[in-house]
Amino acid sequence: MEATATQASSSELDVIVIGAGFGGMYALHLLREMGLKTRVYDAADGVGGVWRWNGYPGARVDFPGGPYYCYTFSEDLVKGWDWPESQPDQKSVLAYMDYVADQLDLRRDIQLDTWVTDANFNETTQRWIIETDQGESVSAQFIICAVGTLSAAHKPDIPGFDDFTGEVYHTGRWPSSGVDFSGKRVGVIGTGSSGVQSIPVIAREADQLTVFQRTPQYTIPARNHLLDEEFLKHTKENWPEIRDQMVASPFGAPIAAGERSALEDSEAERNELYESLWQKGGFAIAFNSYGDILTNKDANYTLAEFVRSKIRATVKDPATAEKLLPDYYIGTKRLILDTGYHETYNRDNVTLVSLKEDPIEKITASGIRTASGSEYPLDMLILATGYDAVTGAMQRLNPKGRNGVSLNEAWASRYNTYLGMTIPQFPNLFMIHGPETPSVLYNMPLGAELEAEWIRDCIDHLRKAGLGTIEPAAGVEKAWGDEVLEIANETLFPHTDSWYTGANIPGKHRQFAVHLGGPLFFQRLTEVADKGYEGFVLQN
Ligand code: NA7
Repeated sequence: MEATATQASSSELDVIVIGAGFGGMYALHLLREMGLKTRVYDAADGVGGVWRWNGYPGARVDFPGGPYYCYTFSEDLVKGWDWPESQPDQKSVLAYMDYVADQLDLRRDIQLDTWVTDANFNETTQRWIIETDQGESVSAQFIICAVGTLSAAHKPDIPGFDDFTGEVYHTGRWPSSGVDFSGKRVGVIGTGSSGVQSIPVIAREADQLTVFQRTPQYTIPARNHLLDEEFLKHTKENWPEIRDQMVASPFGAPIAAGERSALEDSEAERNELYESLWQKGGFAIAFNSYGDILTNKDANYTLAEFVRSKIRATVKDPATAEKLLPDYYIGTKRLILDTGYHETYNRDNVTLVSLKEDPIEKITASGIRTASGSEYPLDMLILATGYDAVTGAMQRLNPKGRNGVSLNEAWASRYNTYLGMTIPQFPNLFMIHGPETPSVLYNMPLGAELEAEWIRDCIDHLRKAGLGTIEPAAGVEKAWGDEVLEIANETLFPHTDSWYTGANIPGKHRQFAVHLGGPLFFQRLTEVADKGYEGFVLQN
């Protein structure tokens, strides 16, 4: 990587940021505005964080998308960019990130193609030292880990992987050059968002597609569409008010949350509402229909049953439809937006294998063999098997804090954090979208922005007060963990095995590590700062 004249010299960094996604890029912008020498490191060959790696066919924003899945802090950035579609695809998101990097002149302090292999806190110098795969050793007073919640790809431990002679891809590590499915017998393992988005596209191109499904999923039509000029103009002209609505809403979207109970309406009234929101597409059917879909089992059942009826009506073969019917509380695994997913099972070249009925026994040289002895010959195997979510990327980095304690030691029994952004025994280390923040159940670019601003203010506070370090006081992590769980326990989320609860990774702690408070979380951040960083130890 070529150094430019203005690039911060590595020997005198104030802040190291790991990750050039939404959080890392904004942190760089804010800290440079403060005059801090900051450098971002990222293993990818471009900016965009997890989006760089998720180029699988059909990859799209599944949150209320353009123009809300973006940086919100700058009207200039908002006005200078036209989102083409309601659910932007991966290329559009990367183009947007490139646009932001150029507009904010970020690239001169972003070092790409660089994997941070280690991070150690030096007690004597009170500085963090990172090592990179480029042979560098770099120190800074602060380290910000913006390493992504869905970036540590999960490759399941299925016997025989190494025997397979065909091509193998993971949706979370998709080759930027693309993959040619034509004439191939393709197998997809996994039917989360990545599987559901890619399966219809692969089915159209491949000779044959076999889907290996462990848990059937609820999917809602994305109804992606081009955004018209009038709408974009209105958005740009009213951005401050729209941003206020986003910040006030539970999920960071400018859409009012439903307030009434689903049980107040008759079945006919409910289904009429569900049908209208189904036709509109998107997450509104779950979050804006009624206020108790995610908290009341009976309310939840009404929507779950509505979506199951849609699957039955869409899939022509009743036996296949039956295998595709989910039975967990809708919304408690990541709700999925789809484009023609269930319709895909009506194609002659698509086969569904329910692993609940017939689990995979092993991967062979030529395909997959299931417990019943069935053989599925494959030329290509696609792992849409998800991530060691929320905590995996931090644990892979495994920084070492005070007394050389490693993160994996500190998190041996639970993911201890304070505010989801700091870790006991790890002074001057901040996370963006760490465990126990709203992260994956909030508008992630907006959440990253608000967290980065809190970090900026915290560092500013320390510097103005002439202080050197900040770290959580003993025991605060317990109270914080209880606060997170108390909110979660008011919902149905903890009742379902999902990557929110750590259930998708064998051996992972069963801890619901998402703060479901939305705006309440950000209020708590402000309160802590206003009380002089209550719960933290600040030292010279
Ligand atoms: P997900 O949502 O974790 O989906 C992974 C899928 O892979 C899911 O269907 C899993 O079944 C399945 N899986 C995982 N391990 C196995 C094994 N060993 N055997 C069979 N099937 C398995 O990841 P995605 O990438 O789809 O989505 C992640 C997020 O990224 C998404 O929400 C978007 O925000 C972007 P399971 O349900 O665990 O039974």
